[in-house]
Amino acid sequence: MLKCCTDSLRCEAVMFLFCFSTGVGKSSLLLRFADNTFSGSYITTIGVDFKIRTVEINGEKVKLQIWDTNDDPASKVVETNDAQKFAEQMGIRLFETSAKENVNVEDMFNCITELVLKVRKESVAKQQQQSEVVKLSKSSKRKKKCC
Ligand SMILES: Nc1nc2c(ncn2[C@@H]2O[C@H](COP(=O)(O)OP(=O)(O)OP(=O)(O)O)[C@@H](O)[C@H]2O)c(=O)[nH]1
Ligand SMILES: [Mg+2]
Repeated sequence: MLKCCTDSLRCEAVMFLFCFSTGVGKSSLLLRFADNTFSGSYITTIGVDFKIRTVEINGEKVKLQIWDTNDDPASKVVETNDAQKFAEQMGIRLFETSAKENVNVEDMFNCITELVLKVRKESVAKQQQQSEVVKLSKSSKRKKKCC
């Protein structure tokens, strides 16, 4: 999910909505990533919460707005094998993370951010191409009228 913002950081805000089973460690991942902290106590997330962190990806500053919730009724726990298969099918990397030990947390968020930026850039390039086609076809129509 994407959202543009226009503050002085010339940033783009990227929004991740967390919808996985309750108690699997979503908030802990977010706390580790945004505040570099971990708490062993469990307080379930009520409603939604979000945190902001700015990262630098390939020299580009990106402001991430990360949303955390637990209220997706369709969510379920996924076995590692299934997750691996899904990742292979989708051509994406699977990260096994630990908020407690701070394992793979940065890498996972950075990887998702890179993917989102890539998709966004491709989409912007496609839109530009399409508007060029429209401009060209309009100008060729005008020429015909003149002759
Ligand atoms: N050992 C260990 N415990 C963890 C880790 N991540 C989270 N926990 C613990 O797991 C419990 C649940 O973590 P939360 O981050 O609150 O889980 P959640 O998915 O946000 O839970 P809901 O908001 O109820 O959906 C807490 O007691 C955490 O301390 C981890 O990497 N290692
Ligand atoms: Mg939570």
